[in-house]
Amino acid sequence: MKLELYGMPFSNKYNVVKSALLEKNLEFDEISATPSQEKEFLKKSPMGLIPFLRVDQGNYIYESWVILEYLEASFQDTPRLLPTNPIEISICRSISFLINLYIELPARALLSLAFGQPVSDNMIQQAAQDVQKGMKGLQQVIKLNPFIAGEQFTLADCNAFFNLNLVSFLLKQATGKDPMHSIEGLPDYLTMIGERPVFAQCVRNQRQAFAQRQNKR
Ligand SMILES: N[C@@H](CCC(=O)N[C@@H](CS)C(=O)NCC(=O)O)C(=O)O
Repeated sequence: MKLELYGMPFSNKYNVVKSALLEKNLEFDEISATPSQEKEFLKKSPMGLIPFLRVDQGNYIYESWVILEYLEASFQDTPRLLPTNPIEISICRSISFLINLYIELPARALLSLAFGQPVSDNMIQQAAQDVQKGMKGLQQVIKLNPFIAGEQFTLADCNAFFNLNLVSFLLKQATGKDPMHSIEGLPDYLTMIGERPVFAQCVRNQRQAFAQRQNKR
């Protein structure tokens, strides 16, 4: 059965998974799904979030990083997107968890800015402070050599690109400052990844989907 990716093409987490599917040359269908607390939806994605992946009859995988590792473990004859050495794998995971938990998650408090809704000054201050702390942590572990976890392009790059781009957008909107500039070489790294054909395609689709959503409102 063909893989099915559920979610919304303007979501950063959806694009993390979509970019990995495309980089691995896997065939998949994109199925439009919006987050929901409906009983049937929660059977597929228990927190009611997107993205999730249907892998065969009745089996759904959720949580973007878990989906990435599932793809890597399941499709061994496609381009490898994780190193083989356990220490190097743990570096990919650690960088990704750090970005997801300590940079993207606090910035997410400002998400309504993306849809033209205001947020309070307190929320902006808190998010900016938390993101700054996360960026300081990231600086300790980031490689940019030239990829985020070292010499090899990995799942950690799929994860970093879309999550950091969202953070950059939200913090620039909120404060006028881009936290990506706090790490030397990080803006250039994001530009380099964005020039990969798969990422350029995902960003194009993401922008189209976002514009469509804005037109509907
Ligand atoms: N930890 C989850 C987060 C997924 C997530 O936050 N998805 C957003 C879209 S980007 C969502 O479904 N939001 C709906 C909501 O918060 O109710 C993952 O990495 O997959």
